[in-house]
Amino acid sequence: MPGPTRGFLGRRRSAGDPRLPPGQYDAGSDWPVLTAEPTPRITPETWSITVDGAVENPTTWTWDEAHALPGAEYNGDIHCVTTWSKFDTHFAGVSVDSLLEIAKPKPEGRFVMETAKTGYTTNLPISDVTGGKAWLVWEFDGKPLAVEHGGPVRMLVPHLYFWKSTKWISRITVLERDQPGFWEQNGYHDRGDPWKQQRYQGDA
Ligand SMILES: Nc1nc2c(c(=O)[nH]1)N[C@H]1C(S)=C(S)[C@@H](COP(=O)(O)O)O[C@H]1N2
Ligand SMILES: [Mo]
Repeated sequence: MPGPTRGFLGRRRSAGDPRLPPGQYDAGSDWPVLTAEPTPRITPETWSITVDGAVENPTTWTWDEAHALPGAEYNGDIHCVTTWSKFDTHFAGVSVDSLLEIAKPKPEGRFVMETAKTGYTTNLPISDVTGGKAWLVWEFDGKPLAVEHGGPVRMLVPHLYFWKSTKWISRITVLERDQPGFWEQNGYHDRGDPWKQQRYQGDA
C-alpha cells in the first residue's frame, strides 16, 4: 500500500533538495494567491483565447473550441518569485503548442506577450512557450481551476517564476521585438528562470 502523502505528514522539502530552486521554500499543501488587480468574473461562456500578432493565421477559440483540442497535462512543481514553491501539482488543459500549430507564428515572431482579460501582461521568448513547456489550464487536481487562481483558464509556464503564468488569460500575441509586461516594467527580470534566481532586473 502506498504510504501517506507528504502533504498529510507535513514533511516539506528543505534547502539542498535537488527539486527546490535556490532561495525557495516548500509551501507544502498551501497555495498562496497573488493578484495585482481585482479578481474578474469570467465564465466559460464569456471566456475565449486569441492568438494574434506575427502569425499567419490569427485565431480565437471559445471554451468549447479550446476543449476540442488535444488535452494535455502538467504534473510537476511551480515556483513563485516571492520564494514559495509548490511540488507535484496536477494541471489539465491544452498545450500552447496546439494553439500555435493552428495560428502559425511567422519566422520573425520570436517573442510573445500574454495578456489577461484584466489587462495584466507578461512577456516571454516564444521558445519558452513551445516544445511542451507551456499550457492553458482549466483544471487543478481534477477540479475546475478556482477563480482566485485564474479560473476558468490561466496560462501555465512552470519552468519560469510563476508571474509568467497569467491568470484569466485571454490573448497571446506573437511579437517580433521583446516588450516588457506588467512586472517586467516594475523591475522584475525579463526571463525569470528560478534555477538561475532571475528575480529582478540586473540578476544574471
Ligand atoms: N492576471 C494576473 N495573473 C497573474 C498575476 C496577477 O497579478 N494577475 N500574478 C502573477 C504572479 S506574481 C504569481 S506568483 C502567480 C500567482 O498565481 P496564484 O495566485 O494562483 O498563486 O500568478 C501570476 N499571474
Ligand atoms: Mo509571484
